[in-house]
Amino acid sequence: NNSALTIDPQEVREELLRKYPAKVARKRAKQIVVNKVGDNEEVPEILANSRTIPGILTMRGCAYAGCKGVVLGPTRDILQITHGPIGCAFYSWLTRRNQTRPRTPESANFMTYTMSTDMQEDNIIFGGEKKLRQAVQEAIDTFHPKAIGIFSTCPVGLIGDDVHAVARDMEEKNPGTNIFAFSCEGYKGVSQSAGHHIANNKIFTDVIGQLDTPPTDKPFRFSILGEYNIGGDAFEIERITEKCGLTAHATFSGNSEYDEFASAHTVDLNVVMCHRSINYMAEMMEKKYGIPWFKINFIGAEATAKSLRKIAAYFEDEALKQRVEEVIAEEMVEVEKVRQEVTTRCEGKLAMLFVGGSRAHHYQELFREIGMKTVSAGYEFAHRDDYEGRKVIPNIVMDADTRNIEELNVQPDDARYRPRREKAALKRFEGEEDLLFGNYAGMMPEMPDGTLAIDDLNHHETEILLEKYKPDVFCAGIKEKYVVQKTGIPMKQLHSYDYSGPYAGFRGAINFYREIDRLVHSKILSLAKAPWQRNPELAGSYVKP
Ligand code: CFM
Ligand code: HCA
Repeated sequence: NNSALTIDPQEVREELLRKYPAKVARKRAKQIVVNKVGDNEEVPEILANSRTIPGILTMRGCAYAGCKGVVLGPTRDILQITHGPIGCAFYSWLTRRNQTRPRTPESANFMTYTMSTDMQEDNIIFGGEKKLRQAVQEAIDTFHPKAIGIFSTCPVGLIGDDVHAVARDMEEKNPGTNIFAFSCEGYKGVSQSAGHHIANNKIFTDVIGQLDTPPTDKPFRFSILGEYNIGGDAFEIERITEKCGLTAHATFSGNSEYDEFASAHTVDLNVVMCHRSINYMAEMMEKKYGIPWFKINFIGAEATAKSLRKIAAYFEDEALKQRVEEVIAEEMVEVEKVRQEVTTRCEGKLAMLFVGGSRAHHYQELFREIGMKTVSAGYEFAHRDDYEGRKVIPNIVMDADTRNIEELNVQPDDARYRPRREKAALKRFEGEEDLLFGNYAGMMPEMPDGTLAIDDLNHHETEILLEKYKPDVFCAGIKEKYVVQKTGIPMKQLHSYDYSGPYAGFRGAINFYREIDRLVHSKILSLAKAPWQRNPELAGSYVKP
């Protein structure tokens, strides 16, 4: 498929914009960028985190999905009540394939339930607060949870139910249960991204810091932020970090429990996997509790090794560093064997990735490891820093969605956390910026010149990209899957992993190499014929407007 590499990306860009009315084309032009990386890693500016033009078939979801589904969804013992008509609760019920393993058979796990106030017309007209109170009381009487989260759907904001007042009242009536509500109506913001922000802020103010005793006194305690245990990724990461002698305290929020969040202020380090969904939390914990943080990436075997080394370097312990090297050496034997075998067949093949707010970047690493090239990639809802990198444009960190430190007036809690804060500050002072702040590169500085970065890709543009480049694999989500497959091109879901996985860590990399190898060599889709290809009269009866 190397003919695709001779395609002029500028021409494709023009083709993508051609059919739009002038105003729409002007806006999309800023969101479709031909990449070019400068000497200082600077890349062209891209418009991101901006409203989708009505009428366009976007890949995006809503703020409720980002808050309830994404950030809080994988937590098993915070009982979650969706306040709204039943659809939102039903469609967010285990569709995101995060897994969980309760510590003991007795541990609470509410993830298999979907709970909702099931609002009806009369609640919309007369208000739904009474029904919400009843639902919360019923949940407490039935399940006795440690915590309850209430999630607002669109109608709640429109009719003006005060979910926060309900949470406060019900908490007073039921001492011992931490009850908090999220104003995460679907229309808040332009995508899932606003929901992440809302979720992070509430967990920070109402949960973090509630429990001062950590469940263990093991060494090298750190939390992993932005890892949601899709397809068991967090299980694989836990396996590796444990093998290295590290103590992963909390994962926000894959395979997680309330108490781990409540005591997360007691760890020595936060590492951030998906920066987009949780940078808010990392920043606030650093400001209040002096916990330093840096980005890591467990997608890709090399990236996993690098991340482990970075964590070990932070703890400055020789035995730990040595153990990490041993683990990497041991795990890489099998990885290398499979990688080399798969590379012989996959080298030079082309991939496209359009996913969420971090995977379209992270998964390029796995493709690179087996010699595949990413010709075009983009996020659904990431911000400019996720594309362009923070190192180059530090000021854009503070875009409209990211002013939470000011919003919540987060202040340093110096009395108890001064030593940790001072240690972290000292590291920075000693020029270890790269350790603490490195790896802020966004997607574009790591993509070759001439590749296309496209924000908030839509259906129309997808069809053109497929036609022009004929990639060997197209990665996106469930809404895109069948559209892509109908063109005969293999499609890989990078949200749900097509119900497979894990893909993180060393064993995950092996799984991914093998699956991609099978997928790009499968002819089944290109052999399938649509009814109108067999019977042209069917095509003839469709008259193009
Ligand atoms: Fe982060 Fe995620 Fe993603 Fe995301 Fe998502 Fe997801 Fe995703 Mo789907 S938190 S930004 S809002 S890595 S649910 S686990 S797969 S779009 S790229
Ligand atoms: C969401 C969740 C989602 C959707 C996946 C998809 C996920 O954004 O609401 O479109 O296939 O990962 O489950 O991103």
